[in-house]
Amino acid sequence: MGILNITPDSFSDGGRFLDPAVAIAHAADMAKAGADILDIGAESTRPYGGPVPVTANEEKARLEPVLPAVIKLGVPLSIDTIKASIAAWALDQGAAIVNDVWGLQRDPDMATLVARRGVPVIVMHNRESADEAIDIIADVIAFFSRSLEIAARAGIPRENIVLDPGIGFGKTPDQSIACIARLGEFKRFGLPLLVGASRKRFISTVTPSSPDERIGGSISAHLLAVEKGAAIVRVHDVKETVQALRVAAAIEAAR
Ligand code: HH2
Repeated sequence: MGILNITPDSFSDGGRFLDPAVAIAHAADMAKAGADILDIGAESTRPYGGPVPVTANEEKARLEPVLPAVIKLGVPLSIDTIKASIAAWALDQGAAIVNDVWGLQRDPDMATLVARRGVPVIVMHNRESADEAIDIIADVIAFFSRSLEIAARAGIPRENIVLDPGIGFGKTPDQSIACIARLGEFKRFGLPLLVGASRKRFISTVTPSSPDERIGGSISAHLLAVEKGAAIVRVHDVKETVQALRVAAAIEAAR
């Protein structure tokens, strides 16, 4: 899954793709580099700065000049939003997946929308703030259980749900690392798992680095995530990640 942030303030690439032509060209590059899904977002979740909320109008105004052109690339598009109204608009335009970083637990209309449209949804774990004293794996499992109850009540079929532990969201760096190390524990739900470790801060606690110096760390995290059962990885650096995953798969196949 390739990341397309049309935001002035995303933590690693804020402002780079605000120009619609540049954003569309970047999406085309990621498709060519082998992305199977593109994930478009117009409100930064800013896992490390505290979100600067945008109104639905502003979010839609950022998406409007870009999203229809990205749909035309023919790669399934997921819409990264916590607002049901924005998700509905993006699905109307042809988006195929909803990516909710509050796991159906923020906007009360999100679960009904996803159920009605019959689309897949990414349910991501989140917390208002990190607490180093908690057992993060138990917290993620309890959160997924709540989200799955909400989904079931709304009528979302289980096979349309992907679970994501939300690397960097309401977690200390050590807790983010634990979520990847113990990814297998989230397999108990029998659902596909997504991991988004791209350029995130926990990498710099292991090897001090600015976001765009974290490509090696991101690839390492995603390779291990796939080995531990991730079906999807959400990345900024599609070309490098596809190469790493294909080489790993070739080595595995030759065992
Ligand atoms: N991470 C970010 C945003 N959306 N969605 C899912 N499902 N999983 C993630 O780990 C995830 C996500 C944060 O990364 P980024 O998009 O680069 O930054 P920002 O939210 O600041 O735009």
